[in-house]
Amino acid sequence: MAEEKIEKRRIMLVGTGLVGMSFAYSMLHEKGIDEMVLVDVNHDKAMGEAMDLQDGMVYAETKMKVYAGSYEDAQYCNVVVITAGAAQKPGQSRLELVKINASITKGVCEQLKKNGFNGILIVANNPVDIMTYVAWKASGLPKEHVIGSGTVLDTARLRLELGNRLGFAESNMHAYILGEHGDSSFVSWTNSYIGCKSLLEYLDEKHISLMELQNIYVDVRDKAYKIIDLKKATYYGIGLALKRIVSAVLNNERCILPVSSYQNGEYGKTGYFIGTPTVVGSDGASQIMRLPLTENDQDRFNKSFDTLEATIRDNLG
Ligand code: 6V0
Repeated sequence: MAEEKIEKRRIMLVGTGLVGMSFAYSMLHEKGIDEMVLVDVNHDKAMGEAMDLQDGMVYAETKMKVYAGSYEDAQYCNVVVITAGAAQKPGQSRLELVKINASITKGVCEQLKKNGFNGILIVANNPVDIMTYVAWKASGLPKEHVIGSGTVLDTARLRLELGNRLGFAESNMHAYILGEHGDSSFVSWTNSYIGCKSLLEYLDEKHISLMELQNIYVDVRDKAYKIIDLKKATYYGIGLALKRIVSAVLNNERCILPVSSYQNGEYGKTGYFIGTPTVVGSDGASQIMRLPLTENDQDRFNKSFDTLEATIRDNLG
């Protein structure tokens, strides 16, 4: 990133709906950001949201300028987060949103490109792995500079559930949901740890059945459907997951997050984006961590990747 941009840190949010505003609200507690620009096809909505957030600034832990802007502001931004688009309705899968959201994502990214955006682009609209690919193509940015929220939210759900059921702090549950942010995701249990102890060894010692892990995975995978049935949308969890990714970029944390990153063959596949443990810092998604997968898990990864590839081929040509 250019030095003058680092001196004044600006972020842009495109899409001031439930997910976008949960993210924007959580950013009021993030130190070191000078400006947050809100953009929405409904400019009045962006203006109203900006005014509402400004009121909270008096009591927030940090100071930043929040305003409704336009794509022209993108040239001065370090990070743009896209949460624009249609959300799942009860019973609808994420993949069913592909056509409508691809057209929105493409339009947004063409505007970013036209206005000289040259920072890190973070994509959250669904189906997020495919939208990340669409955003990469339309934005003209290097592939490392385009990051999907991937399975960062799913992984948070997994760590929480594992911690609760096994009786440990979720911060000590080192396990990732991998693959599509959606129904074909999976957990590599052989690469899962409690602190630095193998999760499978622990279960063996405690005589806990492996079926318990499958139950945990199914509960985690279906949690979004349950929340949508109950309250029509999910947004607080993803809002904070997006804050986690943006902080990693702005603070050059180089932390490992299961974002949707461009595959260069680390898991045997190339050409598209999918959730894999990735180093995230100011240079974007700089390195994918290769985990040794069992044959079964490799099959699951291949199926998940192939599902995304086929959805892109069938719907987006
Ligand atoms: P929402 O509350 O309907 O908000 C969408 C916003 O996008 C609205 O304010 C629209 O006006 C705006 N918008 C629509 N088209 C455009 C456009 N062309 N340009 C600019 N703004 C536009 O939806 P919600 O916030 O609930 O969901 C947003 C997206 O996030 C959906 O695709 C969800 O499926 C997705 N989610 C992703 C998650 C993840 O883990 N990645 C989790 C939850 C939801």
